[in-house]
Amino acid sequence: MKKIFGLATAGVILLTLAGCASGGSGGGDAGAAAGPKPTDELVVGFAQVGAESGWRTANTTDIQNSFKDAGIELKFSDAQQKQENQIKAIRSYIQQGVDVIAFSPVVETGWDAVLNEAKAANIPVVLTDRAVDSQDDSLYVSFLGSDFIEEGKKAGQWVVDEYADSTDPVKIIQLEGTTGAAPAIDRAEGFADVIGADDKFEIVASQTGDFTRAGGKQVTEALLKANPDVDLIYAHNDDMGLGAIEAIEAAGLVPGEDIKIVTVDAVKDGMQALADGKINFIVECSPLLGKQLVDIVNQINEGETPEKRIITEETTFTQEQAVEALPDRQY
Ligand code: GZL
Repeated sequence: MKKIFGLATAGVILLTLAGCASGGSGGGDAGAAAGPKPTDELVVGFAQVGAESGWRTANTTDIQNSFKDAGIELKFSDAQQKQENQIKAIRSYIQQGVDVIAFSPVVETGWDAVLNEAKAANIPVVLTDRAVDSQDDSLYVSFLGSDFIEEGKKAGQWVVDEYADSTDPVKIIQLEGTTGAAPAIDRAEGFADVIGADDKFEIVASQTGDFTRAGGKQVTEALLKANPDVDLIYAHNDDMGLGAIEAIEAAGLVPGEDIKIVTVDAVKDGMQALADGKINFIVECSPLLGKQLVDIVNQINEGETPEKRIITEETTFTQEQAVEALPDRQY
């Protein structure tokens, strides 16, 4: 009896110590064993990519507002699109012993080491928006974000439909997102899959504009000089598409007519350009992930297991649909 009691006592001490060792709260097994924390004692660390686009700004605002409304403390960092800054922020959250870490990986690769440090500290990690290429999916609890390949396919399908009756070659410039980022890789893949079915479509040039308006303008200016007879620009986000509009107009051409434009995101400035006829089609990519992220944090705190992959719902917009939708857009 004494032996069993002794073991039981040791067990309780170990569980308690484990709870303290991972920052006094820590998520994962120790957290669950200690039972859920009161919401106002939860602390979440969020490592954001940066503020490179209207989408990112809307994403940050929504996440911050969602955690404020939920009464959960959110520690927030802006990595200015640099992976080393995101890694530093994640390490800082580990040191602070937060209950959950969430982040949007600026690129897919190079995360295993820091994610293993979070795992060793018993702090659960949630991926939002973008994916990592880790082979070990135990390194994160859940991945909440869009299906970027599907977004690329939707953009490609609009192009196929738009030129269905044309037998002439269709020359395309692609403005890629940040090199190595999941949305850039996948939106290119989905688009190529669809237009590749007909060899009249040719991507004559493809270059990164880093998801920024300035990058989109600068790259389009250069590529238009080398490809003056291009028919369409496919931009991986609205901001680069808006930069392309500036470059097209500076070249004395009419965006949306002389050169058609297809983009992804559907932020307000993009939707306004769509309604004005300067963009021809937009595939929506919702930045409103805050409420779902709060739900995931609450599930972890309650010792529940969130879904491993949660795909955000989103649609597409034509010029006519943009006119209708603009008054009600949240971002
Ligand atoms: C997509 C997101 C992308 C947006 C860009 O989920 O990662 O990053 O499409 C943003 O506007 O910069």
